[in-house]
Amino acid sequence: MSSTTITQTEKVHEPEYVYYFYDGAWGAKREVLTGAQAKETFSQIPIIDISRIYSDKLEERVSLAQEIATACEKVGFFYIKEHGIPQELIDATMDSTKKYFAQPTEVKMKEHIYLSRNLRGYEPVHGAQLDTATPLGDRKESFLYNYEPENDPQVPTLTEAQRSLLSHNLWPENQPEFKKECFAYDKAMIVLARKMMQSFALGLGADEHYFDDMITAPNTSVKKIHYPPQDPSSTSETGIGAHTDFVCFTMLYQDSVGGLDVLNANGKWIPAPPVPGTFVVNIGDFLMRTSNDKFLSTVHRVKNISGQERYSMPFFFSFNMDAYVEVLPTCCSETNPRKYEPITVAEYYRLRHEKQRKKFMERGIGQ
Ligand SMILES: O=C(O)CCC(=O)C(=O)O
Repeated sequence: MSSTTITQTEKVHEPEYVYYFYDGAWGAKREVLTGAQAKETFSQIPIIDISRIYSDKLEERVSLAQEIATACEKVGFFYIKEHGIPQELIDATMDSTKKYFAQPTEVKMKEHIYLSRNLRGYEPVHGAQLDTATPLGDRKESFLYNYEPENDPQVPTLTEAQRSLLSHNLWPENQPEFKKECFAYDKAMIVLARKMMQSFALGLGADEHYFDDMITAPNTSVKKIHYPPQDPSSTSETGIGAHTDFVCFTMLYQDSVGGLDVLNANGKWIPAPPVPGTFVVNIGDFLMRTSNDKFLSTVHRVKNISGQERYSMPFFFSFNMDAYVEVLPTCCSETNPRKYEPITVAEYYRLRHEKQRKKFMERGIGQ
C-alpha cells in the first residue's frame, strides 16, 4: 500500500510598515492595513472656519471648540480659514523669506544653527536627516527663530531665572528689515495661538482659560523653509522625512506648490494640498501627552516633486519654559488613568535637544 503526502503551501502575509521619526529617533513604525484589517480612519483633512474664535458669545466659541476637538481626535490635522491674520502680512513675510534664501550659502552659513547653543539660525540643504534610509537627508534649507519676550503683544514680566530658560536667536547681521518682518509675523501668530489654546482647553472639557497662565511667555518658534525641487525617482533624499512635531501644536503656512502628506491609521499617505486663505494646523506630541492621548499628534512628511521651488513657514507653539505641565484632569478617569507624569517644558526640550544634537554629531555635523 502506498501513501501520498499532500503539502499545502500557505500564502504568508508579510506585514508592510511605514517608518517615521519620533522622540528624537528614526524607527517608529506603523503597519499598512488594507481590506478586512483596515481601521476606520480619515481620508481627507477637514477645513474649519474659525471666525467664531473671536465671538463674544461663549456658546459660539464652545461649538467651534467642539468642531476643532473632533478634528484633533480623529485626524490631528485640520485647515483653519477666516483666522484673522492679514494676507498682506503673510505675503510680506513670504517675500522676505524668499529674499533671505536667495543669498549665497556662505552668507547664510554665518548664522549656522551649530553656532547657537539652542540650534537656532540657518540649516543648509541636507543639514537634517530625519529618514535614515535617505543617505543625503532632507532636501530643504531653513531659518529658525524663537520667541523674544519684548516682541510679545503682552510683554511678560520675567525673572532672571525665567529669562535664562529662553532660547537665543542667531539673526543675520546687518539685515534689520528681515528681523523686523520676522517679528511682525510672530507677533500676529502669538495672538492667534493663544486663542487656539483657549479653544483646545474648551474642547478638552476644561475651563477656557485653563492654559492661560502657562502661555504668558510661550515657547514659540517660526521655521522658514525652502524646498528646492527633488527628482521624483530619487530615494537618496526627501523634502522632510516622516515625523511628528514635539511641540503643543503647529500652524503652517504653505505656498501654492504642495507636497505635504499626512499619515492615517492605516499607514496611507493623505495629501494636505494648499488651500488659499488657510493655515494647516496640527497637534504635536506635547499636547497629545497633555490630553492623555485624546488629541492625536499625526505623522507627516514633505516631498517636493512639483519641479518648482516650495516655501513654507510652520509656527510652532508650546507652553512657557518653566510651566509644570500635567495631564488635564478632564482627560483622565478611573477607566482611563493618567498615562504621563508631569514635566516642565524646559526638561522636555532639554531631553529632546540632547538627542537631536547627539544625532547630528554622529553624522559629523556640528560641534
Ligand atoms: O513644510 C511643511 O509643509 C511641513 C514642515 C514640517 O513638517 C516641519 O518643519 O516640522
